[in-house]
Amino acid sequence: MRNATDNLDTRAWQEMDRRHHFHPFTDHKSLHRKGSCVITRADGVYLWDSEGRKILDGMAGLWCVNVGYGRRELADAAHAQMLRLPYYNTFFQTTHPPVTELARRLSEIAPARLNHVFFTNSGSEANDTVVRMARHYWAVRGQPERRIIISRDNAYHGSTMAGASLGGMGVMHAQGGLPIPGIEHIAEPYWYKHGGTRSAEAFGRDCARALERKIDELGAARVAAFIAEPIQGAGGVIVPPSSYWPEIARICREREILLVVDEVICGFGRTGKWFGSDYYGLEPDLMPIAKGLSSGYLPIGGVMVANRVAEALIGDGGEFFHGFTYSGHPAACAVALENLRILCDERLVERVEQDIGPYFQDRLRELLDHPLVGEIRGVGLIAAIQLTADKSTRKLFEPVGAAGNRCRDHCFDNGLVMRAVEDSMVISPPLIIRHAEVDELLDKARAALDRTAGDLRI
Ligand code: PXG
Repeated sequence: MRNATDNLDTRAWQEMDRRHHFHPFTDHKSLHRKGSCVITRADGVYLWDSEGRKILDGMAGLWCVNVGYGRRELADAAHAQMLRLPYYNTFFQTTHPPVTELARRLSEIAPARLNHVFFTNSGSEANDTVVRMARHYWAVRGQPERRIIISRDNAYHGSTMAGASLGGMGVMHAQGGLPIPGIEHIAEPYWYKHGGTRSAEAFGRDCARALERKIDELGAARVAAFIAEPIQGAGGVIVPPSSYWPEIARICREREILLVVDEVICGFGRTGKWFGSDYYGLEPDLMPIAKGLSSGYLPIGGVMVANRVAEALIGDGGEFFHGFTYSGHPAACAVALENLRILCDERLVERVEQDIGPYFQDRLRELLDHPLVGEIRGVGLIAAIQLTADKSTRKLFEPVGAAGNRCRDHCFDNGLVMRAVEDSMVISPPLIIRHAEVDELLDKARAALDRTAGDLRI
């Protein structure tokens, strides 16, 4: 089937885009000078632009197209569901088959104690739900003064008012008067940047203990929850030292605050386990999910809720005045169910753990011989190449991003999407990526690093 705009050419699309489209996270003046790149189709791990150029998508869209592009089964699932029941709400004592089936299925897949799901349309809405639900939970438990949520610098939890407030991105807070009240931040466990002369393990423990200090400073009786990504994604794929998570889990347990593990990026196989929580052995009280839940084919997210929280909310909570028109949208649920079937039937999560993940990580570490590469971080199919101005002192570039943005542009010119977060090149390809495609990704990454080093005369 053709779209009304299929017969336009690149310049016409760019012109319409320039005139009418406000893009997310974009400096429009600089975009308008260049013109947008128009992506017209995709298959497997590849994208094609309107000039017919083939591009290897090393980011799985925005960390989400886990089963790869061009999955007819997912389109068929949406099509069939739209014909049968395109929409109905779940507000007023009604439900429908795809939403109940998806909730049951997620309870099977998630860590043991998480057996309820509140559905949203995105990760941001999931994290807004977290703030409201955590505060409501403590009110129901008779401790309404427990309202503060502790998060981390450089975290990303979305772009709504609560999501951006939970996030630790200074540039986001600076626009629009954020964070909202009752959100506090502690340091991130980014050893390469902040570790100084400490060992990674000692640094990881110190970062975790910052949570303890913050809780004690605020008073545990005022703290509702701590939220963190298992591995920070948008912040630059920050893999915490192995000392970090056990210490955080201990502190949350001892201080009796809720542990919220944001699985929006790490969930659905990215680390080689179903969830980052499985990888690190965590027992979240609340677990936001999105992205890989539907492989991005339709928007859907949610918050998985641990039994003790669910029991309090169901038993004593009364009505929770929260929800979205499209919570548990039938077509999105049908697509998510089919996506989970594909992940299971094709054993894609096991494949990341046992085969393609280790291959990808080993091949990436070959780049450590490159003069620009200070560190390779990663697990499964999520990784970062940390660029450095001096390997021996872990010196970062000035201005920040000087090397990363060049490297990103060289990648793109050479047919590879690899994003720059400051001077970390971040990669998270579809889970179906083949060995030969990993090889191609690595060849292109090395060529881009060489060109970047040439530009910077390193
Ligand atoms: N939590 C995490 C951990 C995320 O990575 C969200 C919540 C918000 O999800 P929604 O669906 O509302 O976008 C995210 C989203 C980037 C980038 O540039 C990352 C995200 C979104 C857009 C861009 O790396 N992550």
